[in-house]
Amino acid sequence: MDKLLVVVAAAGLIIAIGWWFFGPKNNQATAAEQGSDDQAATIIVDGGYKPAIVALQVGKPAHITFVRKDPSSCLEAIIMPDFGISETLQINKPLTVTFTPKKIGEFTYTCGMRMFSAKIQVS
Ligand SMILES: [Cu+2]
Repeated sequence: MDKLLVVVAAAGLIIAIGWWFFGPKNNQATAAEQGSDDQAATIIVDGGYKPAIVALQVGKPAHITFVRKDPSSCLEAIIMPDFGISETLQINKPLTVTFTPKKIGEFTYTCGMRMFSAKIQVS
């Protein structure tokens, strides 16, 4: 009887681990606020980037404001290679970068050491 319990517990654990790695992720994109000739979004930097995916429209200047709450130096740099952006974020001092997405697709940006990443989705 005990053995059965162990087997059931182990199976449950394996399923839980599998779910953690392969289960549905929160990959819902958050749309930028659309103005008549530009668009804007705010990203909170706190143990990662929230929202993790921001959806932009192609060809329209985008103002992305980063608000860093996380004191870890890991998150002080923001690097968006596809948009030619590399900036340093101060804690609680919002920084707005402006660029125009020219291509449709998903573009990853990261912290300085590439330990955290998030995406800009352009359509
Ligand atoms: Cu980092």
